[in-house]
Amino acid sequence: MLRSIVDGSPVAAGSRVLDSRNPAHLDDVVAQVVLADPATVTAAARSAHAAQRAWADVPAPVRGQVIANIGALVEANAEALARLVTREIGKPLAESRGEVQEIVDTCRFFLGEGRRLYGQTVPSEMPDKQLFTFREPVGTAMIITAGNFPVAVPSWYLVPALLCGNTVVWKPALYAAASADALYQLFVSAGLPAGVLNLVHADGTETFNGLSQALDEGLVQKVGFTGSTEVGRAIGALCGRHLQSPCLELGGKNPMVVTEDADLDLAVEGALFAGFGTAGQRCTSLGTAIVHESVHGEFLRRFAAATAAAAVGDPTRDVLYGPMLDERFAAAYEKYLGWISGGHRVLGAVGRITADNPRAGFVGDPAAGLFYHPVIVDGVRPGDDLFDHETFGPLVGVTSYGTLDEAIALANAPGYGLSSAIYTTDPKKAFAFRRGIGAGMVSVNNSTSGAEAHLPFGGNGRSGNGSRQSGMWVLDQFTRWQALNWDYSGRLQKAQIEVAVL
Ligand code: UN1
Repeated sequence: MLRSIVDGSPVAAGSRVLDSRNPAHLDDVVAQVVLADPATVTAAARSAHAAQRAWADVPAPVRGQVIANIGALVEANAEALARLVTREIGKPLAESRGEVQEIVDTCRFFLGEGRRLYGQTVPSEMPDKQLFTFREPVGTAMIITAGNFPVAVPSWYLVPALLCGNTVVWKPALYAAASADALYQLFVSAGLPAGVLNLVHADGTETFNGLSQALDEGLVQKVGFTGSTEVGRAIGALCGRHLQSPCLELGGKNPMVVTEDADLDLAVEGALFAGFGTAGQRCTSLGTAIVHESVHGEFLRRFAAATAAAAVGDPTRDVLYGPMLDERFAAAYEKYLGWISGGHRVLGAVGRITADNPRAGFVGDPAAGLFYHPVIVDGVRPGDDLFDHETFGPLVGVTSYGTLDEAIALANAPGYGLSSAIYTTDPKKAFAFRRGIGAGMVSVNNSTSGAEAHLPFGGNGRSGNGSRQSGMWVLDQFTRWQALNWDYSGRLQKAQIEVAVL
């Protein structure tokens, strides 16, 4: 039975119990989770808040050593953790291994930051006076994460937050509770004092209410959230009332432009991976392929053929993708499938893979889990729900364009701005696309998904509030600049009033 852990101890309270099931084998219960009430969420924030000063007083290089220990422990337990992720959320094993490696990479990046966390020395406009800047931890962070990347994406928040001297309450997705618990145990065994990292298993409403109370009590100074645009808006509004700017990593409708001169086979490979990898359940998954009208027919033909040939099924085997993350995601995706209308041309079968709606060459037993056909929908246009909104499932829309300006306008039209890609052999088109696209991330001749762990990750518009994770950029989320103004002249020098003139 998994419980929330506050101040180093499991919390007994909580009456509701939820099963976390293997979505590829629904009769396999991976864990049972005791759900926390809002008071537990607030208590976790109180514990983190109480532990913060002492953690911030630990020298940053020593905190860096703890991060090094976390990386080493994760690496030593990598295969078990990857297998648990695959069992709990149905991600193919190769992807789960990559995800675990991403935690190790993140630790490797930030362990050195413990010896940097640089401030600046800045000249003063007055003599015998020196100015400095320091990075100070923000305080206590509440981190709320999704389960599609149940260990890598949380580590993008937890590792820099802890390294910078913050304490944390982590609220992982309930359907990935066992993976979260395993990661939590590795973090604390690496040498985190009690209260520095607290784990809360709670549902959305209870978390929101507990967080709201914690904000009222001044216990939380930063919220990090990865999830839907809708919930992100609510969290943004709540934080805004407390004059806080959260780190929001929300949905995407990530476009991929294929120009007339593109390497079509490369573009098809990119579309297959970005559209259907993780069953389309990445925030960076491909939404719409926007293809030049002169190659639209050929692209579609090759994409449909590659999709028909792709292996789908048991995520412990060598497949392109496995099941939906859980029942709730499957139900939401079925609703999105209802957006397919008469004006669209559908390539391939649609919906759940069953005995009545089979897929040739399916790997494993389709009846055991939440498996869906990969769908290509041609002819999507702005104004169609399918074009305008994220579908978070194995569905790729396709449309065509005439001029590059039209392609860029189509790519920006849904108003998201997370990831994007262009396939072209013409550098001028690539640079024009980069400048015109509103996305935080752009790939040239590579997939919309699969960001590397040390580049700024994040989006604009409906994809987020411009905050960035990863690499050195995330330091601005978990530290605040403090300016020091040190006058050793022995008299009161007045800035702006006593200006030295030559
Ligand atoms: C997400 O789906 O929330 O770029 C993050 C990628 C991954 C991260 C996705 N490294 O596809």
